[in-house]
Amino acid sequence: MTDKRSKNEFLKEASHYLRGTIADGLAHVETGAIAEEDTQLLKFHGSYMQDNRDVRGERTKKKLEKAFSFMIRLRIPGGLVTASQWRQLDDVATTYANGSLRITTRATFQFHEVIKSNLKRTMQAINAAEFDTRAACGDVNRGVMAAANPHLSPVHRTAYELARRASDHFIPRSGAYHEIWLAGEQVKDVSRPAKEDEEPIYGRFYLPRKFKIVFAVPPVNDVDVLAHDLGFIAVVENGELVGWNVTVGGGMGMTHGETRTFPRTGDLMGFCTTDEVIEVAEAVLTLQRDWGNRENRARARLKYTIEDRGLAPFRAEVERRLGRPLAEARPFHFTSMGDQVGWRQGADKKWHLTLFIENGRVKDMPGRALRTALREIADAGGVDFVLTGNQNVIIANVAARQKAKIEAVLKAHGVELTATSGLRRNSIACVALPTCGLALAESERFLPELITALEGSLDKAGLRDDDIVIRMTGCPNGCGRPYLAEIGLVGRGPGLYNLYLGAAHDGTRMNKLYAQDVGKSRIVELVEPLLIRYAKEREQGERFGDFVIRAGVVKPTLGGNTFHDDVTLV
Ligand code: SRM
Ligand code: SF4
Repeated sequence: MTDKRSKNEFLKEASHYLRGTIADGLAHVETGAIAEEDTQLLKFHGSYMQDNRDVRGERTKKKLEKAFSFMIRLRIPGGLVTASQWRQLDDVATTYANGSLRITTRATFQFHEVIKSNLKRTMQAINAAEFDTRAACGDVNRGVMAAANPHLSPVHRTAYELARRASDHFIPRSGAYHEIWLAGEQVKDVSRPAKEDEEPIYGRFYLPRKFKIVFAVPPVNDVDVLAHDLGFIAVVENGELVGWNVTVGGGMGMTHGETRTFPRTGDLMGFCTTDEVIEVAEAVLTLQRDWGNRENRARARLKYTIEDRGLAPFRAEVERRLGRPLAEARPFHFTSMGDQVGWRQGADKKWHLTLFIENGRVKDMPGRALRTALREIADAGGVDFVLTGNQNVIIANVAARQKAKIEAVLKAHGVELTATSGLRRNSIACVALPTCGLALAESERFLPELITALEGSLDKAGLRDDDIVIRMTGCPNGCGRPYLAEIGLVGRGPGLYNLYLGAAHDGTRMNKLYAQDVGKSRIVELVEPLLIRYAKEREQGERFGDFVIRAGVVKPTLGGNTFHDDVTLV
């Protein structure tokens, strides 16, 4: 019988627990690349080989090798970074990367444009800052997000601690990372074959695909809990954290024109106590390890396992593995998914400043030296930084007497305390061009200018300060979770996007396709009249995403948690 497993399954099996020939490839100076097969393994170490797509054509014409470089993603569970770590990472950005730190939609940092000869040194510098990059990418449990900010309340602190524990618990045990990147720390010898017990949770094949865990604390759904493979929603009764609702089977990625792939919001599967969280997570993750599709990577996420097998059998098997039934889910209520930009006081009376960072890019621009400002704040010390899943940063743990100083530093560098509109404040764009190899259209480099155009429409409607969630991605993979945005834009080709409308403002309902292949001016033409109507006709407290459904602009989702039913196209 032929073995139908996908190519990556063979690769993982033959990799000697993620070693492959990465170490050899780093030593080859005649090319800026590493071997194709090693690029797949490199992901498990938190790095992607990329090339600068802006110069791809020109280099091909000149018969030059592509301008290869590496993206490095850190593992920062819960997004917490101390002031001294910020300083060290800021130095890494200058010394080895493209002079910017990029906050991702999963509340961590990425460095871009690290060249091969600097890869090892960069990994070591990251390690010196007491971070690593293990499992930031690859077919494993990825970075674990928690409701920002751990300093806000005891429940937020517990969410953060659980995120740390989950991240550490599911880290690959293979010694490959230390051997390849951390010179002099040979924690395992590379004699082959690799030891059978090297990965007690994952085994030799790791997971069929990536796996994502998040912890949410209502009423703010700032982690988009339903977009992830496994979610935990804090349940607080009479002021006490009593446990966590468990959601399974969320995911955003799809392929244009492939109806067997789709974004999906997670299902509520049950409830567990704080003590049970890791055990439940392990039962879900290992069940996906065993039941997930290993033949077709496009259908290998947990969401498809649950679609194909059904939630009830999935839950029954989780319960069998736990040796007891899961309790029933408890009521919960979200009100928003965005960050509350500006100052907030925590339960411990300390102050926390959520700073809007456009598309998560921490860099200096003419007239707005954001990176320098944050560096100065880090240099002064006495605060923490918390990265958020909305690509923002919280300057946390600020004593009342430090507030004015922080504001002065930001002002001196031209950094405003808020965004120019409610739409911009609630915006996310994925990286896309020039580094993302999968981008079909611009995203991070285009959304700011589109929002400026839409701000004209907001002014006509009198909605400049209203919170409306807009998200853009350069392709349908969904890295900016665009299908959960009240206005979602998904790249189709250069300058062209699919426009989606009608998601809930709290991240609990996906949007629907409204227009295909629209460019900047058409997007404004389509959205402006809707904003004007919304301003005139909305009911008390009604959100834009709900309004477009009530007004019949897009049809309501009739059932199920994928959005393939009933599309209204203009
Ligand atoms: Fe993503 C692939 C960037 C969050 C779904 N994602 C990629 C790659 C690595 C492109 C590639 O495979 O070659 C992108 C690198 C671009 C670059 O130049 O940096 C990339 N994804 C990102 C980030 C940096 C977007 C951002 O602007 O912040 C986010 C990093 C998160 C992190 O810190 O771990 C990022 N990606 C997401 C999310 C959102 C989330 O997890 O909350 C999703 C949708 C949720 C989900 O997983 O379903 C997401 N990325 C994907 C997919 C589609 C997966 C699928 O199941 O279909 C791909 C493509 C793939 O895996 O084949 C992808
Ligand atoms: Fe790249 Fe597409 Fe992800 Fe954007 S959504 S970063 S274009 S893979």
